[in-house]
Order: sequence, then C-alpha cells, then structure tokens
Amino acid sequence: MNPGGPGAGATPGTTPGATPGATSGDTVRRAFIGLGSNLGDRRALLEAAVGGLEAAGDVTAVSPLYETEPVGGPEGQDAYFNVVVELATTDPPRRLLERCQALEEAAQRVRTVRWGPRTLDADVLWVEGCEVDEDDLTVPHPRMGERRFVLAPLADLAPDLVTPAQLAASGGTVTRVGRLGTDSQRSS
Ligand code: A4P
Ligand code: MG
Repeated sequence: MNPGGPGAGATPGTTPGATPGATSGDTVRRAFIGLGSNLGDRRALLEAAVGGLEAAGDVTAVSPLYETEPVGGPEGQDAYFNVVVELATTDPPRRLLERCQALEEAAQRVRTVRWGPRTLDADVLWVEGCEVDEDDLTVPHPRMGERRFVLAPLADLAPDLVTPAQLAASGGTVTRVGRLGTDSQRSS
C-alpha cells in the first residue's frame, strides 16, 4: 500500500498522518472493501455483497473479478473469486466492519477453521485518513500488503495506493476472469 499518494513510499498498510480511531460522521471518505468467496455460487454471492454495500454510501467502483489460489487454510480448498469495492461513504471503519459482518451473516457463512472455505469473506481494507488498531478491528487490513488477491484488484481501482513493486512482491496466483454482473454500468 502507498496511501500517502504517488511516490510517497509509505510502509505497506500504513497511513502517514492519519488520525487514529473513527472518522466524523459527516465526512465523505474513500474506502475499499475486499470480498472473497470459495464456497457455493461464488459469483452470485459476490454480486449480492456488492448490492448490500450500497447501503454504506455510493459504490463508486467494482474491480474486475479475479479467480485466485487460496492463501492459508486447509489443503484442497477450491479457488476463490475475489473483488475489491470502492465506496464513497460517511461510515467510520467500525460501522463498515459491522456492515461486512452482516453481509457474511446474510451469506450464511459458517466458521470452522481459520482461513477455511467460506461463502463470503468481507474485509475492511482501507479507509481514507483512518488508522484503527483494536482487538477486533485493524485498518488498514494487516495482511493486505502481502496478498495478491487483494493488491491486484485494488491496484486496478487505485493505482495511487499500490506500487508495482508491492504488487510484484505479493504472494499467490491470480487470474482476471471478467467482471461481476452488477457493475457493468460503472466506470471502472
Ligand atoms: N478483523 C480485524 N480487522 C478486520 C478488518 N479490517 N476487516 C477481525 C475485517 N475483519 C477484521 O475474521 C476474524 C476477525 O478479524 C473478525 O472477528 C474481525 O473482528 P473472520 O472473517 O471471522 O475470519 P477469517 O477471515 O478466517 O480470519 P482473518 O484472519 O481475518 O482472515 P483474512 O485475513 O480475512 O483472510 N485466499 C484467497 N485466495 N482469497 C481470499 O479471499 N481470504 C482469506 C481470509 C484467506 N485466504 C484467502 C482469502
Ligand atoms: Mg475476514
């Protein structure tokens, strides 16, 4: 991640000058949510999640759809579909986490083993100007800088936030497989 802007050379995942904690309630901020699915009708589950995120503000962009190799977790899992969604939202990070967890619940996600197969994983990746370091919420997402399944779709939407070197150094195989049906009218 390079949230300081082009050429800032920031440490991946940090936001120089960010105010810790929540945002004020009426400031519209750019935010990115990562969505993944490797169980059930992956495409339909991601499309439903993107639709659900419209309650958080304007969905300003949805990345191309990627099929990605599972990172971590038990052997033999099916491949994931992953996308990143860009929002213009007044929600603070914790409200976005609540929305993500509600979407996972709506997808009837069952937790068995960490990084095990799931109908939906919804993570708060980055919120403009915000850093949170609490027991149940870390923003920017602490593992995003290592993961190509996050950085590739994020770089499609926000080349100002991901340097080519960060993308090249990230791990895991990802393949672009088109787009979700919900975003054909959007610009990116
Ligand atoms: N949590 C803390 N910070 C955040 C945040 N920024 N966004 C807490 C979302 N959640 C956050 O998550 C565990 C706890 O993380 C939550 O209670 C929340 O309060 P979880 O969703 O219950 O469990 P998890 O997702 O299995 O754990 P974890 O460690 O969050 O996993 P990740 O990092 O979300 O990775 N491979 C591919 N190819 N594609 C994927 O999408 N996803 C994962 C999950 C692993 N491998 C993958 C993919
Ligand atoms: Mg998660």
